[in-house]
Amino acid sequence: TPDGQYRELLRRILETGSPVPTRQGPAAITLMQQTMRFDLSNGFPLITERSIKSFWNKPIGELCAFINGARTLSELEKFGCDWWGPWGTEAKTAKRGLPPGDLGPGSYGAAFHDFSTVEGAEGFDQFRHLVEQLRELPGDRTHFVSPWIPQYLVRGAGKTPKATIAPCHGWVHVRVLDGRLHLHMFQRSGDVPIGVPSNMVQYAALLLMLEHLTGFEAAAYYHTISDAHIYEDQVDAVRTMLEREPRPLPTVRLNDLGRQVTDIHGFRADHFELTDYDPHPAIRSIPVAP
Ligand code: UFP
Repeated sequence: TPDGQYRELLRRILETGSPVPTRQGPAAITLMQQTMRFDLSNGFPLITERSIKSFWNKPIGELCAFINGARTLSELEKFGCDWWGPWGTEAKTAKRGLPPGDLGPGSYGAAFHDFSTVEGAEGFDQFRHLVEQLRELPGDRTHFVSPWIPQYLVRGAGKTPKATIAPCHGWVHVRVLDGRLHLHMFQRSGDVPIGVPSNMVQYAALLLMLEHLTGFEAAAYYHTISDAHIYEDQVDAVRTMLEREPRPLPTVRLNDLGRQVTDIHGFRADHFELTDYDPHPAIRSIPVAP
């Protein structure tokens, strides 16, 4: 059946959100604590309100890069992520005391793959341990990943954050219930027209990776956005999406290459295949906050 959760989220923000100033410039119409729930038997959460077919799997490549610890522009490019340039400029990195192209020890890649430890020992690989723990103790409620290393992210007078962007997404809680996998992703800050559709794809794909590696069937993907917003200059595009009727979600599966992967670090964007995607037309030129 068609899924209208994404458009209803856009509508709620537009109708009941509060416009607030942002450091990016344009005001953002903001609503707290919004959750979408996707039963995977009803399709994969790839939005249909506008087509994102031309780049649908790029966000998966980005998550694969982060899982593997990529934190520089050149490492990200190896996973097909060529859009991180603006965050790795010399102007941005120098301010943080980082070499050019380095997103820093507070970036996603560093947190996921080399999480700083109190003992100062070698960094902690969160996703390797997530998979090991899921296999060994599937009944636990402690299958959790965090992108947030606070000492590198604190801002204010006299403070120098050691990341060129503070993580927006990536707090992941996985649960096995009745032998089936549930994945809840918490997002601190979500640009719902532009950023969130990619974030939905990345973490729903993570659920498929975990299904493959653990043998537990994927049941549902939950996506909570704590600060859910629409920038004021995106409102026209949002109104266009709201005029479009809900459509069924497509199917995403691992392909033959993907099914040969035996380690969470081995997945790549081209290990996923998309079928039955029948979205409304793409909308060019939705503004992205700088
Ligand atoms: N943003 C997303 N998803 C992402 C990403 C960024 O929605 O994957 F990298 C948006 C959220 C917000 C901005 O509009 O980028 C980050 O700003 P801030 O750090 O002030 O929350």
